[in-house]
Amino acid sequence: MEIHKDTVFLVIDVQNDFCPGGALAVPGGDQVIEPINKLLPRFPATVYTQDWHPGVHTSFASNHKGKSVYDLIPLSYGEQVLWPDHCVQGTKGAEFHKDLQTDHADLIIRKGFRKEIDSYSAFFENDRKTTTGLDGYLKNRNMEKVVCAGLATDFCVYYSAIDAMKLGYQVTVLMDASRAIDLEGSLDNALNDMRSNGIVLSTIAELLS
Ligand code: VGL
Ligand code: ZN
Repeated sequence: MEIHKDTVFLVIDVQNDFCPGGALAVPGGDQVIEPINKLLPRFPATVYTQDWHPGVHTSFASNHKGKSVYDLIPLSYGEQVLWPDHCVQGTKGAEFHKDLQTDHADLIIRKGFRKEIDSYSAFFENDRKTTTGLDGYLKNRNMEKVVCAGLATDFCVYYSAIDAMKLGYQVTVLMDASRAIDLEGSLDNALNDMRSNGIVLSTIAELLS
């Protein structure tokens, strides 16, 4: 696969809380950093996302009496997994990992900042209606292809890839520059759904070949 001038690299949630030692650590989460740093200079456009919650966020188990982490609760927009407190605005956990190269970032999209709505996707919040503005930005820059990498393969990378595809982009997910949470089969579900939607699950080597 070639990287054309209409290809954006979407780097998802490479933040301290999703790396080992963090509040919602993804196994091997920090292993995505080196490959992402290596790839960044090859792309004509780079966009990063940052999960960015207020402490009172509705996706935190701690804000629901009698509920535990990973419980499911019904919300107006559907089922919501309850997470440990993570990526709280302005905290160390919400910062990008110190080894991630961000100096040349074109745009950083923050998501999940509304108290009542969680946001996995870089494009839409979990109500599937509220936008982050990213689609407008990319269309304005004439981007047609999106290459995704980061954390977590089965949540924010997955939702971002599916939305990008639905919005008309050609989408590739770099599996070896992403890592999964894998909560009760969520990785298999995500991979099957991405494949059946025409998203290309690829590798760094394939991208560079
Ligand atoms: C994520 C769960 C909660 C992610 C964010 O980045 O995949 N997962 N918030
Ligand atoms: Zn979150």
